[in-house]
Amino acid sequence: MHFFRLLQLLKMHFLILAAIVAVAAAQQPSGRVLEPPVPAACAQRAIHERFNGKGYYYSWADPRTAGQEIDWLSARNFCRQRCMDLVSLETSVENEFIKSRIVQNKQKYIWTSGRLCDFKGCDRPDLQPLHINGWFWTAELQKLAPTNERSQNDWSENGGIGKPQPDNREAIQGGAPENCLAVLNQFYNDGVNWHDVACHHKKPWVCEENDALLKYVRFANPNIRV
Ligand SMILES: [Ca+2]
Ligand SMILES: [Ca+2]
Repeated sequence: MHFFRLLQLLKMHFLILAAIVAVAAAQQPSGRVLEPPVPAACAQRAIHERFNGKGYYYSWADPRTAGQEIDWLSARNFCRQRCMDLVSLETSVENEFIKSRIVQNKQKYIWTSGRLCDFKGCDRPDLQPLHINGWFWTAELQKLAPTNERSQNDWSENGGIGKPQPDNREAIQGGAPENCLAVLNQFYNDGVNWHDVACHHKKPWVCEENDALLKYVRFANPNIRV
C-alpha cells in the first residue's frame, strides 16, 4: 500500500508547535493536564514488542492493565510517564503492524495519539477547514494527510450513522465532539480502521516509545539507565 507516501512531504509542514500541546492540555474540560515523564518509570517501562526501532506497549498484554479501559488523556499520560506516548501511525507499514496485533489479540478498539486540532491556535490558515486539514499525531506533532485524500489515510468508510469517517457523529447527535482517533476492529462491520471518537470514551491503548521524551529524560538524568 502507498497511502502514506505524501506524509513524507507533509513532514516538512510540521508546523504544529509544542505550544499547541500545552494549550491542548490546558483545554481539557476536566482541567486535567498532560503529565511529564517520570525517570524511574521510564527506566522500568515494559516493552511488549519492537518494530522499526521503536518499543511498543499493549495495555492488554500487561497483567497490571489487562482488561482496563481508560479515556484518551489518561492513556496519553500513562504512556508519557514511561517516556512513551499513544501510538502514532505515520506509515502504512506501522499501521498494518498495529492493526494485525489488534486482530490477533482480539481487541475491539484502541486509542492512538491522533487528535483534531480544536483549541486556541488552531485558527491557522493551513489547518482550515479543520475537519479536513486539522488532524495530527499529537505524540509526534505531525499532521495527518487531509481527510478527503482517502488513499493517503485509513479512515473507515462507515460508522454509526452510515457515513465515512471522520463524521463527528456524537456531536451531531447532541453529544461530545469526536476529536480523538481510535482504531476500531469491525465495530460497524467495516474492517479494521480509523474512526473519530469522543475523547471521553474508555478503551485499551497502545504506547509507542517517544524519542523526544527519552532524550529529555536521559539528558536530565545521566545516572539513570533509561
Ligand atoms: Ca509511530
Ligand atoms: Ca466517528
